[in-house]
Amino acid sequence: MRKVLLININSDDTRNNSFPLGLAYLSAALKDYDTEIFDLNFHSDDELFKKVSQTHYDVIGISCYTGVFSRASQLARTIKEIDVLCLVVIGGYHATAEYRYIIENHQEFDVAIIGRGEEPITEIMKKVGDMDGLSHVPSIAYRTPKDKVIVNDCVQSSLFHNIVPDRSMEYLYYNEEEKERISCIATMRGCYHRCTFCSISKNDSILIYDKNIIEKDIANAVKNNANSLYFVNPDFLANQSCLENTLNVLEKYPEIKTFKISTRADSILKNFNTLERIFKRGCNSIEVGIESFSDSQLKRFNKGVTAEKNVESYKVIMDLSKQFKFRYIHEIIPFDPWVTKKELKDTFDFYMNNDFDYLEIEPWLFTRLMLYPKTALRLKAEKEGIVNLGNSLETPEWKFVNSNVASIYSVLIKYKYLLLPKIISLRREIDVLLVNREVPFTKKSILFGIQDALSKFTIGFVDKLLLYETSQYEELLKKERIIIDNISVKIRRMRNET
Ligand code: B12
Repeated sequence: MRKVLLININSDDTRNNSFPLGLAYLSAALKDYDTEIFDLNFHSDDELFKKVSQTHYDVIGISCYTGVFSRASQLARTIKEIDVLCLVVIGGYHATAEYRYIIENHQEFDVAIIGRGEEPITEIMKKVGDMDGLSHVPSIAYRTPKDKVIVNDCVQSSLFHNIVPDRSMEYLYYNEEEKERISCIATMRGCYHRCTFCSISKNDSILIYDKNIIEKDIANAVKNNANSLYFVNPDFLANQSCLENTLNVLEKYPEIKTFKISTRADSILKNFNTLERIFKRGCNSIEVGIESFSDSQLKRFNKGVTAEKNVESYKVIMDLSKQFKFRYIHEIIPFDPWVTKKELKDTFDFYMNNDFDYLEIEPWLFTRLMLYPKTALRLKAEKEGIVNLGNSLETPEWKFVNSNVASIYSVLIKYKYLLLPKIISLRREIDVLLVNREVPFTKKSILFGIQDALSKFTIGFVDKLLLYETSQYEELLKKERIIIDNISVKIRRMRNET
């Protein structure tokens, strides 16, 4: 039986569930072959190389995001050194964008998959040993024995619309210490929108899974002991009938206690009437791609929503948070190469003027746009010569067009490394004192005040940066440092007194 090994590259991402759902779909599609998933989250590179030395695999597939491309390339090179006869295939978001470059410049990869891999990989398995046969495989780029680069048409047939992912290994990804055993699931693939920064390719056409398939998949997750679901759909609320089907299925499976979703402001407003049902059913985390509260920046991002709609969606969610308990994650991208001081002010003013969980938003305040390959903003930046491509294909360094913004960002980063760690440790110390019974109530009320001030400290600092002149930034940073040092002394004193 032909053998195929699918490799998942380890991630240093802090989110604990990294079940490779894409590879699980491939594994299900490859049921007629001897298929194995090798996850470098659990094994070392040496274990991988030992395995490849001991066994000949007809095909070795590597799944790769942009940020791990050099690692994928190194792995592929060693694999090729060990077993020159095995066909090395690369798939995933990076290959989907850069298939031509990869095949033209990286001899260690024989084939790159464009978009979904179920059909191409099964067709490749049928053609093992017959390079000419690859000319009939849809959605791939490859090199002929005479070093010619061929890119086949992208065709997404419905052949694999009825398969459910192979979840047999998913239990390995449950975090023993957590109450939630989270299963990654997709009820829909592709995205209706064309945001200029997003990596989800237009080659990934929309696929709405049938209700029976959703049910089969959730039943499998439950069989594997999952009690929580993480819907990886780019927008859980994007398609009404898919949403309705998913909720109907979820209602049949009380074993699933909680679930996490991602969505957009306009979808929240369109699905106003369904939201209560979603939270009632157990949605305990909603991630909203807000990106900005500036109309001009939203336009540059081609978000298809206005700042006003973003604010409206915030109000809807805040209202629901009075009734239900869930995490509300606002994803924002304040810093892109073209952002102006006015645009930043529009976004940060929102947080200054509205009640918000400031600790939730804090990490996002530093976000600098990643220019993923083939995205419209990456192409714009390349055209304007503001990126440093170097010799790497990964997300490049870029320069701010506006020099005032460049100064704001630079002092903000100094703040992040000089002051923020101190603030975070003070917050921890305060938390400890607040639960200490020996600390008298009078002191605790002072501590609550400091806790509140510290939670807003970063957004307050950003707000000041936008008011001050560039020449005053270093002075401002110094003043903030003195404030934090004083708080630190106060807290130390309180700790010593108890
Ligand atoms: C779930 C998820 C995660 C999980 C990862 C789970 C996992 N191991 O797959 C976690 C939370 C760990 C994660 C982390 C990160 N993620 Co993430 N993540 C997603 C998300 C939400 C869904 C991915 C998914 O499951 N899709 C559904 C499955 C079924 O499809 P698929 O993975 O694409 O696989 C299909 C094809 O790509 C192809 N394929 C894939 N691999 C292979 C391999 C072979 C051999 C073949 C033949 C085919 C093939 O066939 C598969 C089946 O059709 C997407 C956004 C989105 N909604 O799509 C972002 C996304 C993939 N993540 C992204 C990024 C940037 C990251 C991070 C760097 C952190 C960050 N800034 O968000 C880290 C890095 C992870 C790493 N490995 O180093 C970007 C990738 C952009 C890019 N060009 O690289 C995306 C697109 C988000 C975005 N819009 O920017 N992520």
